[in-house]
Amino acid sequence: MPKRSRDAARRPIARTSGQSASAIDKTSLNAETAKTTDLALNTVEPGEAMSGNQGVKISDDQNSLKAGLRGPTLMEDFHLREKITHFDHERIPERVVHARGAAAHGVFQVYEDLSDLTMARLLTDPSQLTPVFVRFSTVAGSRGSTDCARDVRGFAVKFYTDEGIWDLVGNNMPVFFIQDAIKFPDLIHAVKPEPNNEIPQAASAHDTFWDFVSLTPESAHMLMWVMSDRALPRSFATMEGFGVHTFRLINDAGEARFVKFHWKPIKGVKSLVWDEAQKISGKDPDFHRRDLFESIERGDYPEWELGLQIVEEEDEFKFSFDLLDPTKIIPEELVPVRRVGKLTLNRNADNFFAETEQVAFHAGHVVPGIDFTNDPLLQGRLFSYIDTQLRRVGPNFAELPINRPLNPVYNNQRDAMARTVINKGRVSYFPNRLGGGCPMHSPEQEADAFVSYAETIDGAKIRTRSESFSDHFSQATQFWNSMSDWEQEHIAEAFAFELNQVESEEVRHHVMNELLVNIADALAEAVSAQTGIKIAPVGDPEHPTPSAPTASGPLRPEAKELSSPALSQDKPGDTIKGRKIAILGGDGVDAEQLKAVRDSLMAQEALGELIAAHAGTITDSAGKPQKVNRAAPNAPSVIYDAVVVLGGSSAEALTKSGSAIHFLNEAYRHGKPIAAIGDGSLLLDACSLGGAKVQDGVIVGEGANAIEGLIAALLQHRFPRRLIASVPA
Ligand code: HDE
Repeated sequence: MPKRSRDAARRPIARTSGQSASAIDKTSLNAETAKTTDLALNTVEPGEAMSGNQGVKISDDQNSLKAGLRGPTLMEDFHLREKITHFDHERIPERVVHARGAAAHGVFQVYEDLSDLTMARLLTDPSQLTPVFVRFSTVAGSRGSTDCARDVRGFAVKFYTDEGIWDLVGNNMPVFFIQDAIKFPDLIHAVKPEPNNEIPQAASAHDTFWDFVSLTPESAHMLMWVMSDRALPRSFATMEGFGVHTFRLINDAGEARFVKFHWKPIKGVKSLVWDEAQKISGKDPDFHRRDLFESIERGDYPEWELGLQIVEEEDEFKFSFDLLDPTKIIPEELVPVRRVGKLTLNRNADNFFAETEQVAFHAGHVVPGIDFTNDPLLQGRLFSYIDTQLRRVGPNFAELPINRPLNPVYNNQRDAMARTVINKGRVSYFPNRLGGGCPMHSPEQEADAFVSYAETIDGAKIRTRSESFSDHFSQATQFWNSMSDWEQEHIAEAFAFELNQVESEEVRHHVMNELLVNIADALAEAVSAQTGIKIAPVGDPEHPTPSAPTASGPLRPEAKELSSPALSQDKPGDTIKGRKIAILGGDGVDAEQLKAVRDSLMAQEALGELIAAHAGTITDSAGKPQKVNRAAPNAPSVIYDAVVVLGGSSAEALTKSGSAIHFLNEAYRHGKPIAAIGDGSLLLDACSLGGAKVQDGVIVGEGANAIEGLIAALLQHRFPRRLIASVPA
């Protein structure tokens, strides 16, 4: 490929004043980006005088036009008809998958010039802030389903670069259930609510899902991720993101390298636990959406670093798995993740429908310097996304404000439903003389002209999977091996929970004896103990031995040793920013303690909320009114990350409150840090937690040292090793 020139006209998107990436400050982040300015062209502030859609001022919008006071409504009432008809047409089809989502605007900035790897300008110019719009989603549920379902999360990033749009449409898990796109409709039909009764909503815990995966051994690795706590993120800001497929980066000289894209959350990877997630689903089904919205509103901007795993072309076959197989990761210990830039979400959408609902991602939206591989899952996606947008949003979806690129679009595509652009002139074809040959091709040498990577392809047309895609279990075992004891326990419990929801003994049997036994003995045994599903003895004709069809293969002996420590989330974090802490109090609460706790949490940018029996105010020990943030009935323990019980005369009253006792027990059961200051320890005693230990995240003390202990415990996030059975909840 010829070397490309880099002198194409540039359009500034937003620039920082030359500071280093590490010193990116909020002032520059909050600068208007070109996309903000662009969206403003279509943004309408609330106005004063009401008018119809044709601009006519309306004198009465609340009474329809009738023949007499008690008479029938008249057809003539154009305002009634316009208002009702528009309402009737308000919905567009929800996404067939990833229907439930939330999104925000932000910026991306690369740390250093990566032109040795790629010509994509957003990755070569550290002075440039590229506007982005990022949508997070669950996969299986409908638009109104809970945020906290056990599910994969979508992590879709639209970059408005000065060379056009790049969509990195990824997930919070680095692998997928299937290896070929042709199976996708089957996978989704199996996981969605069952078609006869539309049950269950947003859950994989039902027969059809487990039937399908038990017959699809390539799903084994992804199942480990989905049954792990990764499927229960604490917030969007504490999830990793992955491009999943292997992509290509191409530099100016036409040199290509393989790349896996990662998003590393600055707040670390943090999860909920299953019982907590289920309860949040009832108490606050908008838990993640609310957290994203509120954190941006208060200036606690979610941040991720973009990570690249680069593999040279000549190393393509150096791994024990195929780089084109989307059920495999490249362990970080084999190819380190190089952190190359930062994504910051700093502005909420103004209108959910116009932005979050109408945003249309497509895995095939790329810019020069980024290209595809032959991963058969990716190849199918390249067809599916444009098709789904045409169906869902319409043929002119790319013209909508949230979807349109920042650079001008000139081509001969015309017309179709709801066209907004008014193309001038007689010419809508190419080649032409009448239009001066415009719009014309850009020479291949120009850096911002897209030229597909000239990969050599020579093969017979076949419907066969490569033998190099046939090891389905080694990385599932590797995932299991890489988990800490409590993470393994949660995985086994999750499999057991799901299989206990499955009615068909046949399906349960096959999941155990065709999937789990091939992953790890300890996993199979733990699930067997919790489900009553027998592990088939080898050679027993009643219970066929773990079938090892050639396409799945039995556990490879060396897999027993595989491990990738980077996969575990059992690591302390270095910030508690944005974490929510319940402060239990009441009339007579110790004024000094309350102030000290609030101040210390605020200094860490964590949120302390005072909870009391009623809303309004309580009176502290100094006789001053204190604003209650939430009344106890509106403040379930599951929406908090930790609890502080304060001393003062309120402490004794709390020991008599059933809801305070339940609150503390439930927080304990979910592994949350608990701090009791002064007489606050009375409530611990009332819950039989008086003997709990600091190493279990239960801190009892006076003033400052208890608060310090609480912050240290919050850095650990949760204490899941506590014996769940030891406390009534
Ligand atoms: Fe998607 N996927 N997908 N997917 N996907 C869609 O596009 C599809 C896959 C992902 O916030 C749909 O606009 C096929 C993997 C995200 O708007 C649809 C296959 C990964 C989102 C579609 C996959 C994803 C979608 C539905 C198998 C991670 C939400 C609505 C070949 C790398 C984007 C839509 C948003 C959405 C098809 C598998 C990520 C139907 C055929 C693997 C984050 O086009």
